[in-house]
Formats: sequence, structure tokens, C-alpha cells
Amino acid sequence: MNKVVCSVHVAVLAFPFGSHAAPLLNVVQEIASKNPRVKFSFLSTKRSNESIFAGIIHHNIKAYNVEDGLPEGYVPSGHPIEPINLFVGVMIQNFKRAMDKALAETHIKFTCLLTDAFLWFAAEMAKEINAKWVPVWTAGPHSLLCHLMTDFIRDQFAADAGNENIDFVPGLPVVKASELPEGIIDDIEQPLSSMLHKMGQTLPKATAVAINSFAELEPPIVNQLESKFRKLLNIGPFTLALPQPNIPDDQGCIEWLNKHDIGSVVYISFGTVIIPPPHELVAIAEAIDESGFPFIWSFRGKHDEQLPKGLLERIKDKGKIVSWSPQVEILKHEAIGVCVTHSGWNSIMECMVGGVPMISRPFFGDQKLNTRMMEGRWGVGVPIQDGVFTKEATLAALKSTMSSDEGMLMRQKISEFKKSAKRAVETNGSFIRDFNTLVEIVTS
Ligand code: U2F
Ligand code: KMP
Repeated sequence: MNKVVCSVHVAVLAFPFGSHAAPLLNVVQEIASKNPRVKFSFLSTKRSNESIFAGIIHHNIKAYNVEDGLPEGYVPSGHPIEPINLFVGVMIQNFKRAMDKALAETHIKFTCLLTDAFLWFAAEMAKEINAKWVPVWTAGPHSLLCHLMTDFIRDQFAADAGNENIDFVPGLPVVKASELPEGIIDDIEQPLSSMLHKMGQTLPKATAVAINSFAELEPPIVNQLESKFRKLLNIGPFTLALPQPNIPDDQGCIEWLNKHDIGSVVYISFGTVIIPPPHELVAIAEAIDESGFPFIWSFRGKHDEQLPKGLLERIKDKGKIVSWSPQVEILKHEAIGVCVTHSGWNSIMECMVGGVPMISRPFFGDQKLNTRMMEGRWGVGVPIQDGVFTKEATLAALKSTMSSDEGMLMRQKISEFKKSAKRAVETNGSFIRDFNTLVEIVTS
């Protein structure tokens, strides 16, 4: 048998928090499986690699561990930003060390750095070794535009003191200053904010910038991004376009959904980072109890400790509480009527692919901006009134999405997005066109 000789070596640098590394690995797997002669060294923390590589074997993708920057004996305080700050403080030298290891093992120089877009320093690294830099932005196009325009937004906002409306960013609908990701108009010195600020300044240097979105979603923003980047690649929605890891359905969610009427079930999930505070979890459970809607709740944490016993017993008969769900499949199921979400970008794309309207309770980062777009621009969801779950606000949101004309209209609108997402992955669609370009850039 001929030995496969690799001369193209791609370093993949992941951001090891939230839902960043897993979708990046999906992108890499798709490229790697079709390009067996190209070698991929995938760099993330041990913890992240262990969770995303479980059971995955690809002869041309090898995982390398990057140190996480946590001090010896570190005890998490529970705040998600803390490990991020510690990682960000030392990430440049730690990624370099892991890259040196990959180089020493393979003896093949890196031809391309395919990275999470957060990792702005890869621009300089790529320049030094004459490699390409292809960052992947795992969130939406509107938040990306805000990070690119941070300096302009700060200046305008300061000049127009007292005006809470951000109504001067070309391509972006009017949004409130308080809806922007942290670090755009407020403290820019925090590690994550400073990283995103540097990212905004550096991305225009990239060979191409890939994003988990589709061209038809928001043309005015796509136009703006195209004018700022050397190349913009719309390679989403990931979950429609790329093979997904198989999430076991241990608790039979899909079979259970099969027994329910179309649009009758509420799905609740807040992604991989956040757990809503205890009083909000109780408010959701009370609203579920009173409304009587069947539900599936992907519950991070211990539901038997966080929900009052009697309430838990009552709602358990009407639904399923699971620690991790096959969310992508659930959202594609016709029994789902609404998704209660924190508005993480992956969840929004998955709701669009499934045609499921949303009730949003945003927490941090891009989530408030995503909520504004979802409600005001796309008309496919409602924010929870006053920003926190109370029993009354949750009942009102369930009523408007599940059993009113307003909800019907949201369903119609989101089914149009579902159609355009599907078009993106058909011949001549934005995914097919742009993913081919991505493969060409990364593997040549
Ligand atoms: C960060 O996002 P999160 O991880 O908090 O949330 P999502 O972007 O919505 O991604 C959650 C993913 O986890 C999957 C789900 C999504 O693909 O299908 N999942 C699942 O399979 N089963 C479950 O029970 C629960 C979830 C950040 F917080 C956001 O603000 C950003 O928008 C996002 C992208 O950068 O990253
Ligand atoms: C923890 C996280 C994330 C975070 C903040 C945390 C994360 C993430 C973002 C984000 C910030 C600005 C954006 C888009 C996303 O913030 O994963 O425009 O993506 O405390 O894990």
C-alpha cells in the first residue's frame, strides 16, 4: 500500500469554552474526511479535547492539549468568566508550546492556521511563518459586525451622550446600547472584552473569515462584513450542513415526542455555560405546571435539589427533565411548539433549521443582541418580559408563542428562514459555494 505523504499541515486553534470547540471540530472533520492527504493538528485544552474527541478517530486529525492556565489546586467559583480570564492571560505562549509539539512530531510546517475568531493573535503567528489565517466566528453576523465596529461605536456613543439608541451602524437595525455585548461601550479592559476588541481590529487581515450563518439570513449585515473582510464565507447553518456528532437519546426523548401532537411541546435549554438562578428555575417550573404544556427540559445542575419537591413531582408527569438532550433532533421534531432559550447562536440556528419560535432570556455576550434580532428584525420569538423569568412573564410568553395568532405568525416567519437555510445547503446555495472555497483555501 502506498504511504500517504502529507505536505499540507493545518493548525486548528480552538477556544475551549462554551460551544466553540465542538462546531470547529465538525468543520475540520468535514474538510479532513475529504482531504486525507492534509494533516490537522487540533489544539484545545485537555478538558475540551476529551469531551469533543470522545469516540472520534480520524487518521489525519490529531488532538494536542493546550494548558488551561488554571493555578494548581484551582477551585472554580462557579462564575463562567473566571476560567476564561485565566486562560486568556496565558493563551499565546500556551498555544505556541502545543504548536511546537505538533511541529516536532510531524516535521511538517504549518501552511494554514484555522482558528476560533476570538484568537486574534493567530494573525501575527501566521504572518511570521508565511501561513494563511482563517478564523471561524461561531456566533451571528450582527454581533461580529459590532466587534468590528467597536471603536466607531464607542466614539459615536460618547459623542451622542444620552442617546441610548445605537442607530448609526450601517447594516445593523437600531439596537439599545445595553443590548450590545459587554466591552463594546463599557469596560474594554476585561480579558474577554479586550480579546474581542483586538479580534475586531485584526480580522480584516485574515485570508478569509468563516461564519456559522447563511447569506439569505441578513443581507445588509452580510454586505457590511463583505466590505470589511478580504473574504467572507457563510458556512452555516452548521447543523444542517455538516455531519453532527451522534448524541445518544438515553432517555427516549424522540420516541416520547412521537406520541405528542404537532406544535404541542415546550423545549427548554440554556446551552453549555449558563444555569439560570434558582428563583428563575422555580418560576419556569411553576409556569410549566400551570400552563399544562408537555415539555422537555435540558437541565444543567441538580433538578431534584433546585426545584421544590412537590412542584417537581407534579410537572414530571407532563414532561421529561434530562441532563443533556439530542437538541438538534428535538428541534427538528414537529411536536415542538416553542424553545425557551438563552439565545446562544447555535440554539438560534437550530431553531431556524427546525422552524421553532423562541422565548428568550438572554444572559451575556451576544445573547441580548441575538434576542433583539430574533424579536424585532426576524419576528421569530419573544423576549421574556423585564428580562427575568417570573411565573407570570413565562406564562404570558408561552401563551403568545404557543396559543395565539402572534405565535402562528412567528411560526410562519421562521418556516421561511427554515426554507432559506435549506436552500443554503443545496446546489448554488451559500454553504455549498463558500464551503468549497474554505476547503480550497485551507488545503492548498
Ligand atoms: C456560547 O454558547 P452556548 O454553549 O451557551 O449555547 P449555544 O450557542 O446555544 O450552543 C449550545 C449547543 O449545545 C447543544 C445545542 C447547541 O448546539 O444543540 N446542546 C445539546 O446538544 N443538548 C443539550 O441538552 C443542550 C445543548 C455562548 F454562550 C453564546 O452566547 C454564543 O452565541 C455561542 C456561540 O459562540 O457560544
Ligand atoms: C463565557 C463564555 C462565552 C462568553 C462569556 C462567558 C462564550 C461566548 C461569548 C461571546 C461574547 C461576545 C459575542 C459572542 C459570544 O461570551 O462562549 O459577541 O461565545 O462568560 O463561554
